[in-house]
Amino acid sequence: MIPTLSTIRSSLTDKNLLAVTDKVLSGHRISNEDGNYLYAHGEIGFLGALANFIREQKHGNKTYFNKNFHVEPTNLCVYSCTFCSYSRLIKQRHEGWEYTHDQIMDIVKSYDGKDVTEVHIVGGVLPQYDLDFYVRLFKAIKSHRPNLHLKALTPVEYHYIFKKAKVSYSDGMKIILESGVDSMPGGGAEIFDEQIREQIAGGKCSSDQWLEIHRIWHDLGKKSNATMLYGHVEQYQHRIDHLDRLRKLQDETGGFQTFIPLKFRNKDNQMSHLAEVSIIEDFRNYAVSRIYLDNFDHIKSYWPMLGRHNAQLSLAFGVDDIDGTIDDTTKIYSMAGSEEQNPAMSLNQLIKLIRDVNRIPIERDSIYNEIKVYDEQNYTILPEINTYKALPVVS
Ligand code: V47
Ligand code: SF4
Repeated sequence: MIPTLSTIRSSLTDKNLLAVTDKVLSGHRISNEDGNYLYAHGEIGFLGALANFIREQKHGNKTYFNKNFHVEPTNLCVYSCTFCSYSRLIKQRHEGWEYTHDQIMDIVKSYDGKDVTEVHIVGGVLPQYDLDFYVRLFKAIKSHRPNLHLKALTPVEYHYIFKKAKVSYSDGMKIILESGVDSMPGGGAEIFDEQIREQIAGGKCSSDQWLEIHRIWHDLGKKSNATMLYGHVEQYQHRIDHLDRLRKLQDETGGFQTFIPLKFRNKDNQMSHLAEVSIIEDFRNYAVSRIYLDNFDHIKSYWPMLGRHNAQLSLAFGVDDIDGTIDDTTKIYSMAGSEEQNPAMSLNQLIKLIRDVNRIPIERDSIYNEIKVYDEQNYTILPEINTYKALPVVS
């Protein structure tokens, strides 16, 4: 039997961990000092119990996923982030791809009639992918398939295209809203500490600019996600600083839906000499993020980055969302050395993954409305072939 948090509390002797546990049990926010202490001294089972307590208070056993695909217009980029295995500098153009408007539309159209609810568009930064290009593209996608949720571009691209077009962030984001973008993904955040950011992602939008663009988007009434790239040269204090800046903005706007920690993968990039952190460190990071970010509804583990079985285990460390079916449409992580060389999961595989750890799979839309609940009443296991058989589903 898994011990309850109260049982764990009664065996604690560390007064700082006791104080944090009491805050969590009474629904109070932890401080930055608490967060740093948890990272440094929290034993992994204890962190899991704390994070799971919060996760189950917020969502019970529900575990969310959606049906999505990605479009990456190009992997050429004017920037040269040291962690990026994906970008090919313009001088290595022969190794990259640059999709035209029509090629991107062909990818979107290849999903016509397929059961997907979201397209996630993000890629490298290049001069020809400017504000006009994206506005035309977004309008074309929305006019072709109005109900497909368009989650597109990060402040890295927005900063670049607005500067080039000489429009303010505020005017630019209004143009983007009018072109049909529904939400903003969480990429480009990396690590907010200015010195580390300069070291690993020099030249692209600053931390303040990243936060400002999200703030403007939230003020327009729209939602976005936030990420943190961890496990490279940063220290725990930098992670807490990152979480602190996100928590403060969320207090003001409430516009973030999901926090997505992204583990640095070290294949074929300028930081390949760094070892990747262990899976225990990944779970520690999910747990501390869940405990610290009391004002974020969801914590997502992105299975193409972490590997599907580790993502499954992360559901015991505060995670309640494992992204979507993805359909082998992203190259960012396979090129960086993830176990998932062709990231695609069928609906059945996703459901089985979640059900096998006794959670309830919930298909959601992009703003977390529940579309289908795959619980015992709606889905049964056929043990002889170890797969699932769908029963008629109630919404
Ligand atoms: O900003 C790039 C990261 C991000 C590597 O909002 C790397 O739902 C690890 O933000 N090792 C882009 N990480 C992807 C992203 C994302 C993914 C899934 C869902 C959502 C969402 C957002 O990928 C970049 C960067 O932080 N990244 N290279 C690497 N070698
Ligand atoms: Fe370009 Fe993004 Fe890669 Fe940085 S992480 S080099 S901005 S594609």
